[in-house]
Amino acid sequence: MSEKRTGAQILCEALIHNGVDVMFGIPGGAIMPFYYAMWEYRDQLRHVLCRHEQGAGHAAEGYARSTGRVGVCIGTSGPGTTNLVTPIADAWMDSTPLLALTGQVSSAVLGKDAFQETDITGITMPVTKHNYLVKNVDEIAYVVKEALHIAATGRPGPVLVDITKDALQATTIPDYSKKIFLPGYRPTVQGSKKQIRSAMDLMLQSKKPLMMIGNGVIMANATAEVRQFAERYHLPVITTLHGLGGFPEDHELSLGMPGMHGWVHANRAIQEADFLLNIGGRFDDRVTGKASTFAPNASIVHVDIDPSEIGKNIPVDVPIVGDAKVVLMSLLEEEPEETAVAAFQQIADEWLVKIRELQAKHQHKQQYLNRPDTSMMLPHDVYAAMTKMINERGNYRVVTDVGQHQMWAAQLLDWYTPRTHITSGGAGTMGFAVPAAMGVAVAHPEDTVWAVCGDGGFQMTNQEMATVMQEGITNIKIAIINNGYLGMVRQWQELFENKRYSGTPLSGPNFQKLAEAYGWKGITVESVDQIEAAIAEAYATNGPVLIDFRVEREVNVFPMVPQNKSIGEMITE
Ligand SMILES: Cc1ncc(C[n+]2csc(CCOP(=O)(O)OP(=O)(O)O)c2C)c(N)n1
Repeated sequence: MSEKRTGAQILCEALIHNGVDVMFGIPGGAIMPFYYAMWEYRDQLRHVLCRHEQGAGHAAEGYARSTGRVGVCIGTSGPGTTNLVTPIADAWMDSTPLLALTGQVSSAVLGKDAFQETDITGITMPVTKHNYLVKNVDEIAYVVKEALHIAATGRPGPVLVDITKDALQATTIPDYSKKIFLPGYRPTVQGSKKQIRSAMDLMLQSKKPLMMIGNGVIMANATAEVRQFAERYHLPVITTLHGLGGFPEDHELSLGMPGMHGWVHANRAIQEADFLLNIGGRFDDRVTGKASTFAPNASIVHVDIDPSEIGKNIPVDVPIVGDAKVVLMSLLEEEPEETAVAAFQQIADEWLVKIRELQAKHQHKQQYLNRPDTSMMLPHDVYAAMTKMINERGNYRVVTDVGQHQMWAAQLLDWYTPRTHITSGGAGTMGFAVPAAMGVAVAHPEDTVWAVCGDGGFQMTNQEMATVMQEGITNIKIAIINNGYLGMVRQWQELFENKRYSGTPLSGPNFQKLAEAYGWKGITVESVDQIEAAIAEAYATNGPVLIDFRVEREVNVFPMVPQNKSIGEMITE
């Protein structure tokens, strides 16, 4: 490349060189040179104009989580960047590879409280894997390359690149070939052989072994290896909220979700286990309950690519730092004596029988999905129809918002394949689902993408329905589990605060009419007998559809572990 280019052109070309083909954003003063240049590259670099930068950030997250590629979002300086802080923090908590490109005021006025100046690198320092303030046009080509590399490698996460307006306008001859040089950043991928052997020894001595998988397994595309390893040793498998889809739920070894709204049998199994192999999960407090009481009898092996996660919440017997897929491959290479393996398999089988006996005595999915009394429409009835109908149609991805509906979706829908369940787990960001589903729909036009929302969270970012329309995105359907409350908070008020419903009753607009105002098809469902027809209509419509399921108002998510209690102490009704 021998011709001079503006910083903005270089930004476009660097993104294209490094494989970016879609970005979600909103323009404004400081970032205008980038938008000016973008026009030239519009055939290679699609820009989705969002209605709020938070929506742009979550859309980029949805794109990233469903593809494994870095999602890119854009905001202008000042409020444009601060609106991106929530999705950046969300991506930080959920290890989502995200690149936030922000415009900054010109370098000559930096620090002078210029119009729309905000110190966004300062603000996002604690919630980014790395961030840059670029003031020199010569740095742009390399910084973009490095930023994308950091976002995607090791433990993925958000990276912010803030570029001053004068750097975007200045010209230089770009060099896209510069090699990444980061001597201080070399994530450990290979697990220590010695530790892997110790983990195997511990496992083979155990009588009540469990494997638990989390987000790291999905991120590392390690689901085939998880299955191979579980089947080789007959290990029962627990899938955390972010691990859903990492192991097929209809597999005989699958125990489902643990934790605050996990299944009784999964939690009790953890409390009884004498060996727990956690791969790519970070022992979040929603999984462990009161940490000091978690898995009291188990030797724990923790595999994580981020060494700072190991021993952070739960003491660990064998730490293994490494990539989930690579470590599982090493575990699979271990060849214990076949007689020892056979004896271990038999012990594991007996343990699984015990867990299944326990499961039969407690609430479980099938019991919820086959309710005999359908005079009132419970959320469970909606999920029962959804799970049946989306399985029949196939090719689905579900993005959930935050609250009761999120936990019911995790419990009651079927998760067989990775990257089909996408939710805001770590930050619990209401308003995540609609824009994130839009990002998923852009990345996967062949799939039907369901956004499952509460009536509260839906109203935080529903303006992106206009973006969906403008962009001609047709493969998105929204299901609102409308209970007229900030339901999850109301549930806590009911159970622990004497039903003092302070700040939780919620009156929304007429969602069907709102959908119609955006040009979507809107459907209202008020009784169980209307559910299937509505979902069928959503599928039959070649375009975006919103269904307002007006469910019973005061229904609780069970089972439940009260905060700060042991996961052995579940409330089951
Ligand atoms: C941005 C944000 N604000 C507040 C909360 C706290 N919060 C967690 S769940 C919840 C209620 C959600 O209500 P709704 O969206 O109607 O879903 P439901 O629980 O009824 O399914 C609230 C307010 C949050 N998680 N995120």
